[in-house]
Amino acid sequence: MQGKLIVFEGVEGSGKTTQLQRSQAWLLDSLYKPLQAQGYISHLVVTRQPGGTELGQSIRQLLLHPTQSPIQDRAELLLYAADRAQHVEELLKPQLEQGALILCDRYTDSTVAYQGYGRGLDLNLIDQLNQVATGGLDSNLTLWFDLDVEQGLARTRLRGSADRIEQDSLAFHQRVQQGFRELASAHPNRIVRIDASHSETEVSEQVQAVLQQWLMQWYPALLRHS
Ligand code: T5A
Repeated sequence: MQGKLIVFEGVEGSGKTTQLQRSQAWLLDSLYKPLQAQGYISHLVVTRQPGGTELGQSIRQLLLHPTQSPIQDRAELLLYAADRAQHVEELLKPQLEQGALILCDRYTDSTVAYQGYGRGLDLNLIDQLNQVATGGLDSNLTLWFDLDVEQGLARTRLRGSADRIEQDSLAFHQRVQQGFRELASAHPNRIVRIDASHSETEVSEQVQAVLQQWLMQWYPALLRHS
């Protein structure tokens, strides 16, 4: 049994973490039992980058804590790559081999969008580094939560404190958004756009429709059992 990796991506405050949690609850209530009973998946895993492992938690702290000493762009890139390499080897690959359905908050596209488009680092170098860090493990499906940058930042401000990257300039976040836009048009076979400008419930409905469609495509016999 080989599992599937579903990734949630988007700019700050796009609502992907909220939707990942809602998707987990929805799957557990609906398709999880038939998926498991029919032997398609072994279990459900929820994780994130950075910070999906113990080492990753320490790297996440270094990356996101609003620090006095600036982190150089290439150092930032390598820290995200180190978190990813650990996460893939320690958690993602073994869990997929066991047949897990994995919901992951951010993955390689975030590095392309933030460190590539946002910081202006070389996109070929980032592709190579992503390849090294993942050992070639791509997502099976990526949901891109498309939301106007200012709307997303306004949502995060309502929460109070802002982390190191959230504190960056509006122009930086707009370049990140452009990165996600270009990734989505370059990889239509893997990335599905979700209009994240609606209410939580309306966005969940879009997400559930996409998940249902992709799960049925991966496991056609599921239709008869759901
Ligand atoms: N990063 C990450 C890189 O630079 N390179 C990389 O390679 C990787 C992997 C991660 C940071 O690291 C950067 C990107 C990030 O800056 P994080 O804490 O994981 O840090 O930050 P985010 O992933 O951006 O998480 P956020 O919590 O800030 O944003 P989300 O997940 O998009 O949004 P969410 O769901 O937490 O919602 C934000 C707020 O909006 C409300 C929620 O209640 C919450 O208060 N909300 C809505 N409000 C109105 N309408 C809706 N539909 C709403 N949905 C949610």
